[in-house]
Amino acid sequence: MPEKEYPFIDFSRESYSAEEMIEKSNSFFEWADERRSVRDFSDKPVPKEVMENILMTGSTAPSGAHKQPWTFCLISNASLKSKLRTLAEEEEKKSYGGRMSDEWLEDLAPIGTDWEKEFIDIAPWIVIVMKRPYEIQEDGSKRQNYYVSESVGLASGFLLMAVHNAGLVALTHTPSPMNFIAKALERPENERPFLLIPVGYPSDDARVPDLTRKTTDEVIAYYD
Ligand code: IYR
Repeated sequence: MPEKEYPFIDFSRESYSAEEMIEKSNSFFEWADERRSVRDFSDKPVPKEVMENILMTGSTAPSGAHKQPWTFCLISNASLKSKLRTLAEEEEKKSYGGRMSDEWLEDLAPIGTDWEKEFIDIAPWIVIVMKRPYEIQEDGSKRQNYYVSESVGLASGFLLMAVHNAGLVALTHTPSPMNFIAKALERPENERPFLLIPVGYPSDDARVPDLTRKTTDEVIAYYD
């Protein structure tokens, strides 16, 4: 069944002056540049409503044919978190213990990650971002989604900025392979785990690597 056409509505907007744009874009960049991936979490609770707002911000991301091909599993249940930690660590032990290449391990060494994933137990919330390659329609038939990884990646980026906006921290964790997550959460067959994102406050003694980011010349190729 083809979708009905959307009615189109006006979207003209007042724009900012060049000076206002420069000021706004610069202060937004400086604020975004303060975001860091954090591995040391506090167990201090975060209201569920905050998490719902963060996830709904993720869900404002553009998506192929506006299919919004994502589900955010929002986990606070301690025994489920503990189960996910155990399963993630089982996979990570295998990854760090031989599945990852020497080059990969060498690239991670400065960041100091290892197979231990304590944060899954400690952070008050674990978000599992699921991607949905297709939908299962009422009659049981499949209907394709489009640009699924691009769309879900964008939604995850929006979500991370919403976490930062709330004064909280997150980590984009990618236990690999991740099939154990869909099983543990009893997700429907059209969902695949995409990212595991703990969200919460940083612990009082949280530390992050003192890294720098690439400069304009390193990330922008100009064609004036
Ligand atoms: N998935 C592993 C390994 C890992 C890989 C990359 I690339 C990182 O930037 C960080 C970690 C883990 O989460 O530890």
